[in-house]
Amino acid sequence: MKLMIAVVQKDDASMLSSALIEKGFSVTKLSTTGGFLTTGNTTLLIGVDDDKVEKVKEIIKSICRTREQIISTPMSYSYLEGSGVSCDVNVKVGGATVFVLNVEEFEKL
Ligand code: 2BA
Repeated sequence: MKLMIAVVQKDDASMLSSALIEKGFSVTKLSTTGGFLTTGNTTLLIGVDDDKVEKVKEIIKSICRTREQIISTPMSYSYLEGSGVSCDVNVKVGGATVFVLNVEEFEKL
C-alpha cells in the first residue's frame, strides 16, 4: 500500500476530492499553507493499493491546472530599502506536488 500526499491549489481541491471519491478512493483533506507564497493551499492524503497509484496520478493531472501568481518582493537596493518600492514577480504554481510513500501498516481500529 502507498500513501499519496498531494499538495494542490485551493481552487482545484474540491473538484479533485469529488473525482477521487467518485472513483472509490478514500481522501483526507487538510488546509495547508505554502511556505514560499504563504497563501492557502490544500493537501490531500490518499491511501491506495500499489496498483492504483498511476490511476490517482492520472486523475490529479486531469484536474489540477498550473496557474501564475504574482508576488511582490521588496527591492533589495540599499537606496530603495524602506521606500516601499517593490517589484512584481510571476511565479508558476501547481498543478500538483505529489509524494508517494510506502505504508508499513494500515489498520482501522
Ligand atoms: P509554496 O511553497 O507557496 O510555493 C508556491 C510556488 O512558488 C511553487 O509552486 C514554486 O513555483 C515557487 N517556489 C517555491 N519555493 C521556491 C523557492 N525557494 N524559490 C523560487 N520559487 C519557489 P509549486 O512547486 O507548484 O509548489 C506548490 C506548493 O506545493 C508549495 O507552495 C508547497 O506548499 C508545496 N510543495 C512544493 N514542493 C514541496 C516540497 N519539496 N516539500 C513540501 N511541500 C512542497
